[in-house]
Amino acid sequence: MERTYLMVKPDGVQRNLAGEIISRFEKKGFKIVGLKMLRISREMAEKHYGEHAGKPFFESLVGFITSGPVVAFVIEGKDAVSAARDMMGATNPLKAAPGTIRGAYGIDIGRNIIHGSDSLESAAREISLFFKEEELVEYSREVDGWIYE
Ligand code: DAT
Ligand code: MG
Repeated sequence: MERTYLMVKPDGVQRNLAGEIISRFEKKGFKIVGLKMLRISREMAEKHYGEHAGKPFFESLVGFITSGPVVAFVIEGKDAVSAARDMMGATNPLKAAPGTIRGAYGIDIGRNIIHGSDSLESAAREISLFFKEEELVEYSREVDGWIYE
């Protein structure tokens, strides 16, 4: 089982989409093992998006992600990293398939509603950047027998 880091960005929170987005991952069958609302500091944003430092959109990306509260959560399940990326859709919402989160709710690339880790390595790094060990919860679910064969 994998864990991945997901985050409803400030536009998703402002547009009252946080519940809808979390709900998609719940309904899919993934287990939520961490969940909180926070306001990202500039330092955290620069760390989180470190791979994009120096790119032309970096400053506006950091400005945007720190512009309002986000809802951060961690899901656990089979192939969680790539499955969550597929559920999010392409980075540019106009190019994202209609059934995906970005495809369903977004238009501009700089307002694409959700973040999700792009690899197991980024997932581990991002989870530890945003969550303390004691904020992640381990529990079993009866329903897992109806989700996994
Ligand atoms: P993703 O969020 O799909 O992992 P990414 O890691 O390449 O995409 O970029 C991080 C965020 O930066 C992305 O969600 C939106 C913004 N972004 C990426 N490419 C951009 C571009 N060409 N112009 C403006 N914003 C961009
Ligand atoms: Mg990325």
